[in-house]
Amino acid sequence: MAKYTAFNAEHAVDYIKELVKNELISVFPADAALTAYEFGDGNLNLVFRVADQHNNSVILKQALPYARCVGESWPLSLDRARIEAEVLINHGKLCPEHTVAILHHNVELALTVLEDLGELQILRGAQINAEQFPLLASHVALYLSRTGFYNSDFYLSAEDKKAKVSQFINPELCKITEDLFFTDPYIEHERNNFPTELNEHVESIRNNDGLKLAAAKLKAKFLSCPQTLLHGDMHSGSIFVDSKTTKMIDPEFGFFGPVGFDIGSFMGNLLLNYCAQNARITEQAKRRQYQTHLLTCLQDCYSQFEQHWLNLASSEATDISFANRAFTEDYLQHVLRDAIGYCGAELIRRTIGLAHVADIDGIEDAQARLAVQQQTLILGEQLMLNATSCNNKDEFFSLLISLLN
Ligand code: SR1
Ligand code: MG
Repeated sequence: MAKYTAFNAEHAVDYIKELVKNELISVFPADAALTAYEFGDGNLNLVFRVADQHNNSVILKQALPYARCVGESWPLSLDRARIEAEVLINHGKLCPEHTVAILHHNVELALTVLEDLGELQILRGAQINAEQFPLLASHVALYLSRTGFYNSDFYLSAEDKKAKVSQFINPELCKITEDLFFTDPYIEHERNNFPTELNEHVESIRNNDGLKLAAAKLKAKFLSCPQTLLHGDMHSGSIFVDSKTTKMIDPEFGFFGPVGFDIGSFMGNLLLNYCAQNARITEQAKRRQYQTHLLTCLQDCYSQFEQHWLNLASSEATDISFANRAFTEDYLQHVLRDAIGYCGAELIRRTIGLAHVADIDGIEDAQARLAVQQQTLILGEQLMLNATSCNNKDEFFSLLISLLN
């Protein structure tokens, strides 16, 4: 059993060589001359690309025993690497088209070898450049509905569901979300990060009892509503894309939680980019066209997600109580309201909390950036405050359009 050590590029090459020698991965020929470099720019892990002289390559991802973006003062369990690998296996069986393939996992070393998606782009970078992906909405809808439905009580027996809930207990990473999404932005906390020009707005958020109540209810549901196996971190940096392909990566925050959380996070990231484009695309017609594309993507994704779930419930539900249209519609109404609330919370925490998005932070003009930050805060507040009044997706889309105009 290998003792944990944090890898450098040489370790990564040696490790993959051993896998090749023992025929545990088939990407490389026996005579592969391997090289590696580390390029992780995420918040938590080491990420190496290991390649040979023929351009074959894999990704080796290793968890560090602390949060990389903060340092050793924020220790984190290595078990997140196991969780990530097991979510990838679970989701990969249910939706292989849109889940990065896992080639190997080592529990002791907290490392995973993954297919290299280097020919694709990370969605966040592409959307910062206003690139459009016509299949993104339908791919995300398919991924979230299939992985969501087949891990829910609609499909799993109560016994299997409980076993899976226990397999994916992920307290440390959940705690990060509980704190960063639902707690920090509503209190004074050293982790928060915003310019002094936002002081007044932040103060109004901290004094808004209705908003704090909405945040508390969303947090309570996140803590105690194990509806399905979530990806857990569905932001635009967790999605690889090109014009034909969409692949989800990085589900280390996976756990059994409320169905609305993943789709709400995804929609929140589309809206963060939407607002950022007010400062990024100067030509009005071009900006409007791109923002319309983003809004259509959000609407299509939610509509298709809902339709897939309705179809799956009518054809695949295993529990007689749930194979019922009225129940499914009621369930999905609650999912929608949760998703709107989580979407709003994502907008707020990415603006004033610890972890920001490059869509906004990369805006060079400080005044323009501030205007975007004000907009994301107002949008987030209004979505959180009005989430439970939306009875169906059309009411949600009307609300959204009224808030964006
Ligand atoms: C300390 S981790 C900060 C953020 O990065 C992850 O991707 C999650 O979104 C988390 O909230
Ligand atoms: Mg990540």
